[in-house]
Amino acid sequence: MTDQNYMLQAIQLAKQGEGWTNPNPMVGAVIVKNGRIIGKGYHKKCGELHAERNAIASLTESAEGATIYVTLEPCCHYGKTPPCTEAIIEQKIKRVVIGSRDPNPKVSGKGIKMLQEAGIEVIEDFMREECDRLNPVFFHYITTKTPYVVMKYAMTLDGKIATKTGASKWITGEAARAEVQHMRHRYMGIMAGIGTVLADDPMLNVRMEGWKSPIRILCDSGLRIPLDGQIVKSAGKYRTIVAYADSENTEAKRKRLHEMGVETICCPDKNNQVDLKKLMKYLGEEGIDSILLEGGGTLNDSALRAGIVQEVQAFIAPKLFGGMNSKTPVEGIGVRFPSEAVKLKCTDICQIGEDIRITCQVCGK
Ligand code: AOF
Ligand code: ZN
Repeated sequence: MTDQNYMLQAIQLAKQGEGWTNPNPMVGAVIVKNGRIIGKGYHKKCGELHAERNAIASLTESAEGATIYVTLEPCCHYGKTPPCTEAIIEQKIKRVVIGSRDPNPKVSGKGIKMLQEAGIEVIEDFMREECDRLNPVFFHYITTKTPYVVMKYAMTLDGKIATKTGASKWITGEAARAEVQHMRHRYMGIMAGIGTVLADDPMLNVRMEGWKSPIRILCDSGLRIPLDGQIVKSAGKYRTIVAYADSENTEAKRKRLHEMGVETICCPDKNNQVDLKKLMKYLGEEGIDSILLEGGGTLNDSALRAGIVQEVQAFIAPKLFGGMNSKTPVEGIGVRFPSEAVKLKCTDICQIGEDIRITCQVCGK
């Protein structure tokens, strides 16, 4: 087995924490001595032991002289748990192979320095790209304190998210829809606009055993959300935050919503629409590190204009709806010239069942 094999195993281990570690990163660790794995672990849940300490807890023999492969720089601070560097030094591990750097200002290179000062050999940036792919959410949130926003939509090959009558069930097949359920588990929040709520009366939860449902965030400037809709009726079960802009005519409605367990936050912009940048700041302060944005087209357009979107995931179904008035993923008034487009960088293309998913990072205007 090579260094690469061991790091790949650490990456696989890290992935087992998907959806449970937020707002902490996914991290995996493997301890190797004389060509044998003698311990492995991953970060299971925010607030619980880190990957390195879980790997140490699983040791089948002394780790003296061993190598630890860890997907993220070991921490050196007292957070919810004691520093992993201390445990590594205590165990007399002699070599640490690290994938990602930790941009957390409390760690950021200090973990590596501490290990080196203890006479440990440290290999940095090992399979860094592969390891970095585990934690785009953590890297964004720890440095900006605002959520990582993934705009997700399903459209036909001719770019429609509904037929001319507004019908949209279903565009993609079962496999793609199951993947979306997993995305709802993966990200802490889910955000939709009032248009989607009024049109579809959605639940925005996860219906899969063993996965968790996201915090529901609705953008509803005029607080039009129906009290007898699925979202409000289930607010006792799933945390629900409604962002609105009109504070003058909505007091009675707000009171009713609070009684039913819905939280509200007023963040108006100068046009009396929800100020999405301010909303992201608020949600970041609430500890929400990631949001799956499930549009519709008007909210998607506002989100892109506000510059709050980091990633786009387009599910494309091999079918055509046609119709010049059929809705598309991004509405609004659009740009004038191709040179004014929101620029994306494609990072993945895959087939899921009969559909295709394209993943892109937003590079900006
Ligand atoms: C994790 N899991 O396996 C590693 C982390 O509050 P704490 O004690 O959980 O510390 C969280 C920070 O520790 C986190 O922001 C990151 O910088 C560092 N490393 N965190 O949750 C792990 N190795
Ligand atoms: Zn740690």
